Amino acid sequence: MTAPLTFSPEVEAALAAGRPVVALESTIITHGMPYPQNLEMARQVEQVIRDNGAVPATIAVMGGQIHVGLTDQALEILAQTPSDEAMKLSRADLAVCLANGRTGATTVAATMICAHLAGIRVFATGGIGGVHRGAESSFDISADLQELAQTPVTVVAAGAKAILDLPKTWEVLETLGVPVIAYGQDELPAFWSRSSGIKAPLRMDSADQIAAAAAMRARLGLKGGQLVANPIPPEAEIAHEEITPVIEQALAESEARQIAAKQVTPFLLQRIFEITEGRSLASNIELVLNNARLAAQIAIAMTR
Ligand code: PSU
Repeated sequence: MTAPLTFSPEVEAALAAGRPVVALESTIITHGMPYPQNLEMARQVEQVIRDNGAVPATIAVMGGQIHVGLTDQALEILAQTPSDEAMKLSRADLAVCLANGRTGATTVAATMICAHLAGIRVFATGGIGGVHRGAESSFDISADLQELAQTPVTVVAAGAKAILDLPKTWEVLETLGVPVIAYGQDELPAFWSRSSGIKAPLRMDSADQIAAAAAMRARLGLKGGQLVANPIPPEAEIAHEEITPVIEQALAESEARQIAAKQVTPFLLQRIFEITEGRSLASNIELVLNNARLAAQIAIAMTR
């Protein structure tokens, strides 16, 4: 019995020939950004990966299959699927979605699982999930963290989303034994901002170093992946001091409206988009593209 994987011809050929492939998630399309910017972002990010010499593999669940590499038509359908119709898939519900033939968008956790099944070692996204603020009473901690601890995929993100409790998120990753690598700076980035005031546990300055570290983990038999925290380009960032009050306002509203569980992140991203009059979305798109660029370089380094 093998996993129900359906590859696009382009991805299948690249994997068979040992060429570099970068996985991409789909929750960012269905739950992370509004239409039509989500579709534009999904297309642009694939193009950036191609321009940098690798093959993009956007992952989603449709018709009882894990699709690895989507046609433009499938991307469009997904981008127009209302967020309450597509399941937001993590480790817990991936199999249920497949077995019941439903449509599902993969989060960081589920994309890591699918990428690993497909033989893809690197994945680009915007920001990982993590420990939500108030987790000491809500216990809301993203399954993305556990996945990083057990599935051998290198995830390139602009850190964890700044709506989270970042110090607690980094503490949990440390406890789980996940290497958190800041790219090209000593400080951890904070999604829309380059700086967070938190010193990174590890720093690397090249794709080759990151690929070598992943290979060494495999040689040591250490399970789990690595998180590469890649700062947003300076011209696209929203400064930490500027975004902090916006995040606080959105958080207060989500509390007042008792938003919980899987709805929290999409609600906050949407409110921050409205309050910043679209600036947060423009930044979010730029950071994803920047992560895709680095992920392509890492994928190439991994094939050398
Ligand atoms: N990156 C973005 N926007 C997103 C996400 C990542 O720029 O919406 C998605 C990822 O799929 C990630 C999820 O796994 O948000 C985290 O959701 P939660 O906090 O509910 O675990």
